[in-house]
Amino acid sequence: HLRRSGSSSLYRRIQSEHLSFSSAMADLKSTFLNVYSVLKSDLLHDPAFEFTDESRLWVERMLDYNVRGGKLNRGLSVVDSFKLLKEGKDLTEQEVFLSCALGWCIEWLQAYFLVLDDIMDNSVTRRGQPCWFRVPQVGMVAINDGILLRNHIHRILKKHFREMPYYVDLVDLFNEVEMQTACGQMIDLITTFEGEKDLSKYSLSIHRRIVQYKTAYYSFYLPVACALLMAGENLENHIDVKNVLVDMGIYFQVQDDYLDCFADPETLGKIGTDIEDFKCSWLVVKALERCSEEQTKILYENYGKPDPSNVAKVKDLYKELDLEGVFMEYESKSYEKLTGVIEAHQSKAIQAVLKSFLAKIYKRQK
Ligand code: DMA
Ligand code: MG
Ligand code: MG
Ligand code: MG
Repeated sequence: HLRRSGSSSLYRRIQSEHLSFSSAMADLKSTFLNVYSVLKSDLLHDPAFEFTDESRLWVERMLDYNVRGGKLNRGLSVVDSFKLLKEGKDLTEQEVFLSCALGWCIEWLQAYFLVLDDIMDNSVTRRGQPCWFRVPQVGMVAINDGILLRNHIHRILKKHFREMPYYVDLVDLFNEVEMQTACGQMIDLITTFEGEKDLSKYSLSIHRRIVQYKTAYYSFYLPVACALLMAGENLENHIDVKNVLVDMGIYFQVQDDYLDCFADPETLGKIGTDIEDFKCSWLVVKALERCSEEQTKILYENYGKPDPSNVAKVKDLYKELDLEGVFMEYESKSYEKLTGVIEAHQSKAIQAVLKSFLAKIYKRQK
């Protein structure tokens, strides 16, 4: 009887801790969303521009459509990481607000890149709705909206961080990472037409270079770097952290390439276009490694064409080559490797930051 009551009280405790954990998560998300409303309202009343009702409505609709609708992983992880770096000490109200605001700056950066990426990749849907440029009346105004989103980041930083000792480092960090991402996008795009659609130039090392720059820095390094700056750290002392995060970002983009072809668009929120766009995707690189002569011919004849029948042939070939299995193998290998590197890090707090990142993306379906 004693043992039973003992274990049931333990059970109750675990259950209540679990509940308070998930309600803390829900809390964090709602706090995060409240900060979005504050930032949006700042921008809609920015004295740098004399808004009319019409222009204010346009910006509001554009922000709600492009900034708010994602998984918010990158943004929320600034707050998570900062908490872990404080090692259990409660955050002040100001720290909560500022870490959320920095998280939103990353979401703004992401929205800016995605609005333009969808135009360049000729995509159809994003986050379960038409890409912004496909919305009637938007069209190529989306290009300027992208530029506006980019400018908002620096308005937010200036308004809320100007007085902070790390302000200059923050501005520099955002500029640096934006530059890297834009260069990644450039090589992603130019490799698709350099030398007129020639698959023989695609390799794992070219793929790595593309995804390191276009994805890893802004999606993985940037959130942690923001948290480190808020915690008063000098980023030059954390090159090892950057290296792990870049590797994690590469793994993340391999997942993105895999999901582009194999995920259900309904779940993913976007319809893949990599095959049509002749992208140097991880899948095509792996296919080239494994193709027989005959299969190589099929790939060359069908890759990079807009016709659904060509796309279907490429997908059939991927299945024949068991790229699903190859990916699953890659996924578990990457997980083991990253875990090993993380566990070798001298700081437990940083280990916790990195592990929470990895846990969020391992075996993701969207
Ligand atoms: C996205 O690469 C990179 C940036 C910087 C937006 P992608 O085109 O594979 O992304 P998605 O699959 O989301 O369009
Ligand atoms: Mg794209
Ligand atoms: Mg792209
Ligand atoms: Mg993609």
